[in-house]
Amino acid sequence: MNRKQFLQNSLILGGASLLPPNSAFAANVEANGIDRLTDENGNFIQQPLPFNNNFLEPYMDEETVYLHYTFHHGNAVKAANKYLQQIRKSMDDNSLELVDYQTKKLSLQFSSHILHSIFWTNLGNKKTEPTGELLRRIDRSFGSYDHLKNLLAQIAKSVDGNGWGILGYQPYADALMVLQCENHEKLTQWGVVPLLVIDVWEHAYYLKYKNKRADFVDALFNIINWDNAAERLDTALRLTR
Ligand code: MN3
Repeated sequence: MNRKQFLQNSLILGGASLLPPNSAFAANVEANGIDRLTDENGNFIQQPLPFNNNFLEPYMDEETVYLHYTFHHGNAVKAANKYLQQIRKSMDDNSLELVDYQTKKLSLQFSSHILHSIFWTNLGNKKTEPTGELLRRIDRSFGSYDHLKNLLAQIAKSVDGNGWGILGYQPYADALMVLQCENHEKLTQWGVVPLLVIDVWEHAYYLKYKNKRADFVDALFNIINWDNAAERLDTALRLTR
């Protein structure tokens, strides 16, 4: 057993006492060491939403949550499985002409699955603020919570086309970083563990906010679940040190 496996096993054993037992994220950590996005055969699975479709009202409307989770996230899971199967078949058939395309598509669709899965757990129905170790590291990396908020909001609002604003832990620098992601997989840094992700694809806001992406991003700060981001930082520190 290497150090990482040991830490993962320790985390699983200790998970129940470390994290609120009713959190979907905590349940995933206990089951799999981190968010459980695959079944025992390695195929991708979509976890249930951790709340009802109307839970994020009025900042995120019920219909948007339903369509977003069911079709945009759901179809990404189906597509990721499709390209995974195609790559397996290409290898079985020793016919590698299409693996270039299939690998790029798998990266896009699985990244969508990862980010959407994190996104749902990052949201709640009340305003929270970062505390504890997360706040300490925010202060260290960005100067203050207000500075981080302004940076993250600006980065998310200014994505060219569809993408995400992301707060992540970068283990190679032992620091928090804000990333601007295009589509679901571009402009990342190797190793970054996402803690808080903001979906600025038009499907995330267009029904309610129309073309006003900036209003949507500002509104999201009323329902960000910073406790979940803090749990994710705790997990990232345990798994990467
Ligand atoms: Mn989306």
